[in-house]
Amino acid sequence: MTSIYVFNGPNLNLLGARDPDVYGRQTLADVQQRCQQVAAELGVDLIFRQSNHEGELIDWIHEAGRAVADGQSLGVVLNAGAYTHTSVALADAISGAFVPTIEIHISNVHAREAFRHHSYLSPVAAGVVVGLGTYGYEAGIRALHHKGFVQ
Ligand code: CA2
Repeated sequence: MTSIYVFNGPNLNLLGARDPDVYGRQTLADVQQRCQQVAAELGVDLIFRQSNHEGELIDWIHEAGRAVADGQSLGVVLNAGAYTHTSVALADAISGAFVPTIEIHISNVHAREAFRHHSYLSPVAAGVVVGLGTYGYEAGIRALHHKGFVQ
């Protein structure tokens, strides 16, 4: 069965614990559960991970790129957290691995501080979802499954 990867960056393990006005009350485990339901509905395997380490996220993107090249995966839904605004290395990993990637953000980053308005990832992403709350994860999974969106 083909897979979809969902990768979460730094501090997203804190989801639901603080800042509910910005990020809502769902925990990352709640988000994972919903992603699992959507993946089951679409008939794909879900690989859901979180890391606070840039290099680990890069290794995972390379892994996903190999799976896409082997025809075993449709791509990645990525909430890179604050690395979105800082990481040329993550952008290089996405373009270098040729992995269709939907960049997502729970909050509307454009309505927040100016430093959140720029993303190194958006130019190499297949699509971007911002400000839809945790529904953005589901939107990203459905977009990857709807292959016409990324081709
Ligand atoms: O809106 C998003 O999904 C973000 O990617 C979340 C990042 C932030 O740096 C981006 O600008 C936008 C922060 C993730 C940290 O999440 C927390 C959740 C609860 C409490 C503290 C942090």
